[in-house]
Amino acid sequence: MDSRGRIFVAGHRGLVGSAIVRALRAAGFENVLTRARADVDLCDRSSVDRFFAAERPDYVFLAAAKVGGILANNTRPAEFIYDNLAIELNVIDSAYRHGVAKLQFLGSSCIYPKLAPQPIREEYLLTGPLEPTNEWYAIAKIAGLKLCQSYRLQYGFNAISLMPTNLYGPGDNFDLQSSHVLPALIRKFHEARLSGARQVAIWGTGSPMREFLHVDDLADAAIRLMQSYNEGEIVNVGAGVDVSIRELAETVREIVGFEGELIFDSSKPDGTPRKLLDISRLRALGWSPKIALREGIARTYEWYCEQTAAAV
Ligand code: GFB
Repeated sequence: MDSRGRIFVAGHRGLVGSAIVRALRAAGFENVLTRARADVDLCDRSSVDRFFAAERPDYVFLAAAKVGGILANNTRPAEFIYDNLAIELNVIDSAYRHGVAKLQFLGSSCIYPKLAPQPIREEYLLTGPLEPTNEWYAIAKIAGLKLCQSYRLQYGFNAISLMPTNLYGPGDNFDLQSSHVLPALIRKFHEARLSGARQVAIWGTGSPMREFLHVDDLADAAIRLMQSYNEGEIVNVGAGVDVSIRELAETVREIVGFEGELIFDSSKPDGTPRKLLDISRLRALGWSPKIALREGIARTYEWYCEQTAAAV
């Protein structure tokens, strides 16, 4: 990736996109293009074509997606499959047709079978049924990586695909209905501590295992692979270690300083029992995660407190 190249980060307001913009600027890339949804609607092909024709970026990070936690995925399936397919079709095809040199597609670890052997290797893709709570999003993300591979095969388009594990960090979504577990726990414990509540409800049984990677680690991997990886095979991006939801909740409770009880609401779904990624392929490319979970949660909670204090 040429440092003078024009780099479009699609989805720059989101958790991943904002981290990639931060990391690009910190690495001295000056020519970073971003567009608000009001200016470029990625679900509208003509809007996307107008942007690519006018701006002619050299590189694209496709971090834009309709994302959400287990409840949002499970209750809004049509939105999750339609919006993500539309974004992928529009951006990947328009990027190719407007001469983009290289595109990086961000997928998700939910593309793998519900009961894949652990840790999950890239070749386990499509070897078994998906997790029902997010199969809609998963199918859209599988279509995205297949689009990238088909454009490489048929047109020689240098599109690469990264499959990140569950991510967290500054810029995350803290809405309790649509967020992922880690930001939800930070907010729940924070508000319970301030209000003096005696209990915090955790969804599910607390037994599922999840792997969490700080989004700044992901951004570092994304830039490294944009500079050095030029193959069609997908690449897992993970932390290489997982924790149970119960352990996670106890860690967040301690960091936030809440002293009440955890109660587990088994009326909410557990989702996939485990989805630890095998990151051997990424390690072989010279990358390894740097931000340990406890340190990452503490930094994210500090950021959350600054944001909520500023919002008052
Ligand atoms: O992070 P999460 O919503 O998504 O849920 P997934 C992870 C686990 O945390 C589930 C439990 O077992 C939840 O039941 N959990 C406990 C909670 N308390 C809470 C809470 O207050 N909020 C939330 N959200 N969960 C997502 C997919 O699956 O993984 C997305 O739905 C995406 O599409 C993402 O792929 C990476 O990890 O289960």
